[in-house]
Amino acid sequence: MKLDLSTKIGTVLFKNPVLAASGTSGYGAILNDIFDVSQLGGIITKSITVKPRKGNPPPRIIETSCGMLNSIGLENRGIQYFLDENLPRLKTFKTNVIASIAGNSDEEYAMLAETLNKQVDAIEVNISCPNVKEGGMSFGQELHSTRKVVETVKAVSSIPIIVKLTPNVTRIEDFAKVCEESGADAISLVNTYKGLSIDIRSRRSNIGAFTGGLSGPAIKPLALYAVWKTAKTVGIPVIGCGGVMNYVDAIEFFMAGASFIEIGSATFREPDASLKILRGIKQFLEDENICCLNDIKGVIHEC
Ligand code: RRO
Repeated sequence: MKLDLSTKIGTVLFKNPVLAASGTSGYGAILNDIFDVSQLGGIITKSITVKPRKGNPPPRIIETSCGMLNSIGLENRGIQYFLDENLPRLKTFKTNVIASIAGNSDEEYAMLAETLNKQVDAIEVNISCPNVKEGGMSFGQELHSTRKVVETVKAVSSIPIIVKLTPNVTRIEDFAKVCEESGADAISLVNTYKGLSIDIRSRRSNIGAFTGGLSGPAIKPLALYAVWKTAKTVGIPVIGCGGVMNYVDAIEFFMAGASFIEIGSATFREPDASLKILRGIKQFLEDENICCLNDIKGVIHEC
């Protein structure tokens, strides 16, 4: 029996459902110094903005119980640097390149999407960064601004549009539905949960920008629940993200209804975590005599 892990977003084919999450390995190319990234289904870049951004003051990362808080503040060198210096190398890999974009306005999202159209395989619209004062998560916490930004990006794009959602809302599935209605080709969730960590001696936050976004195993059950709710609400592919540390976590996300998974925080512990997880998924499916992901996708007994 031949194992087929391939799956699609819109018309774009992915050889397998394992993606390197945005922001956890620079623009993605650095991973190739550790393993052959062409084995992954895709790599998602750090979110790119119109202008370069210096990011937030340190400390930017702090370990928490079973997870980590980050407040990078969207540090990146801007779209022009990405096109000139990063994209040429990314294009040499035999995997799909997904550019993550973040803006302060609909116009900025449109400019980024238009510039990247046909240069990459897909775009992930980040409307869920918890660590910037303007733009970021504020777009993804209101249904009307979510609808507007997705419609705006869709109007200038001919490649698949993935929208990355924030879990810092009451009903994430409503946001997913609005994205689907506005033309999104897939939804990725969840970005990080807004959190705080305090140094009790100095009575200050352990994070330079005061608050941060929580990721890692600490959020996995929350992310899994959000994916399950969302996958029951929309017909477009759902990309599960949040504390996937091993193949068991990955299979849980598929059973909750995800078509893909993104590997983020695990990469900090083991830079080749995504490859190990991919191998684990393959082994599990072979052991269970399952030949394709659809046979386990959304297949859980709900009593
Ligand atoms: O850069 C960040 O601080 C950041 C981003 Br853009 C994001 O989408 N999610 C996150 O936890 N941190």
